[in-house]
Amino acid sequence: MRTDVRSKLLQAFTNAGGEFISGQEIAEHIGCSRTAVWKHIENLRNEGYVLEAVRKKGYRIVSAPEKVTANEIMLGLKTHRLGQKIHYQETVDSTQKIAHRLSNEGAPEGTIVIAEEQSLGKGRLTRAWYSPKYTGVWMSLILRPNIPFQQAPQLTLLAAVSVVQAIEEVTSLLPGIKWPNDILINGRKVTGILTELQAEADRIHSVITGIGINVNQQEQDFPEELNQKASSLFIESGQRISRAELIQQTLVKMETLYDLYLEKGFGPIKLLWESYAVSLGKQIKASTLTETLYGTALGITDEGVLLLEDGKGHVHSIYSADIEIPQ
Ligand code: BT5
Repeated sequence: MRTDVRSKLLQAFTNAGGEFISGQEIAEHIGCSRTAVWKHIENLRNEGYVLEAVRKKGYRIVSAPEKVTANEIMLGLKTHRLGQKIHYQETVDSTQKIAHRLSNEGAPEGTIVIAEEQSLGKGRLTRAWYSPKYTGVWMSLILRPNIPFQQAPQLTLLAAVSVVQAIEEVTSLLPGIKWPNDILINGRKVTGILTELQAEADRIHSVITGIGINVNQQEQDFPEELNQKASSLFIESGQRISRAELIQQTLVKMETLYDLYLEKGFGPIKLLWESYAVSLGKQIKASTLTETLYGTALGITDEGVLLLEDGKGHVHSIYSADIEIPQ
């Protein structure tokens, strides 16, 4: 919908103060035909507005979509560093891209970038991350740990544990983690995590951790190719979840684990990660860039590397791969 039409339409509803407003009045206000009004109303519905339509009375706005603006996240946020600086934009190409820029400009550790929708959400390698408006958490976090860059993948695992704990706190769901970065519920992916580095020589400038959580999507909101693979917290729990609360909880859990990590290293995080892992001890298929391996997932190393034992008893160290757990 053109933004001028959209804002005139919302203005008309604001003026009506929750009362009905006829199709004719709306048409005059935004300068379109009465039949076009219906199309514009449908567009608002697709954005998450709840609108009531009654014959002879017209339309009434019942509720606006819940947003995740800086104010909403700040209010009641119980962290000291993470999320204390928030960059919010309604629509972005990728929150990762913005976080990289802010990091270069010297943004403090804990800065987060949040959007309502991403037009070019990024997965690992060159994959896309589907990020529709108002339904998910699309967030990038800037961390500046003083660690060798080989250890950065540990932060992906740390982020995964934080999101699982936050989901457990906010819903009654019990998610599992599939190495390295997928959070699954009933075998379907509800969260993906992408860790990117800014480093020179062996010194880390910053770690940009991107977290995508499917929150309030319904089945029909996913494109065909994700239907069997993806799910949302709403689909799994039957309840609409406050995205702002979920973001706050994720930041709280992550700050606690990050402080623990900086103080005591990866050991305690590894134990927690293993307690949520769904693939350990199971037969898995690991597709790396160069080969496909089958075998038993033995566990992860202290660096966060996956160990796979093949049929001949050889143990392979897997640094990056897609894992399938055949049923
Ligand atoms: C990931 O990649 O799972 C990392 C996703 C990170 C997304 C966040 S959102 C905030 C921040 N800003 C960004 O631009 N990105 C980060 P990977 O393991 O490569 O998985 C990608 C694959 O997951 C795709 O090829 C699809 O098959 C599937 N997929 C895409 N969108 C999905 C969604 N919304 N829910 C579940 N699966 C999805």
